[in-house]
Amino acid sequence: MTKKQISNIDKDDLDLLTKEEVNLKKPHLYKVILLNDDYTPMEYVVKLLIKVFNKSEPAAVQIMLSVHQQGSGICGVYTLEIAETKVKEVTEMAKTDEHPLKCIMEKE
Ligand code: TYC
Repeated sequence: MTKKQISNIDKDDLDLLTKEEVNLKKPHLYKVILLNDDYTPMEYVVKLLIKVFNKSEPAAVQIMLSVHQQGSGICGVYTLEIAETKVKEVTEMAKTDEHPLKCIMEKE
């Protein structure tokens, strides 16, 4: 249902519509996750987190250390297209710089 159609509906009628009918659906969100490996330098991961995910240096260090210790870590949560772009940016940057760094996305 379009906004115009909704605006033409009487307020009392609108109250009777379900969320589904007025399409107030929230977009699906995706976690972008960085995976640990034994070869990518810590400093490189921190730089990448600052560049691709707009993290501050202390936040980037924290995420990098968490990935290093836990095996994986969330860099951010985004809508589909943005999450796909972030994964691509990480994958391309790591490939260019010849590091085995891997990045995946997972539906929230
Ligand atoms: N484990 C790597 C090292 O010891 C550092 C690292 C951290 C690599 C996070 C990948 O996503 C990563 N140099």
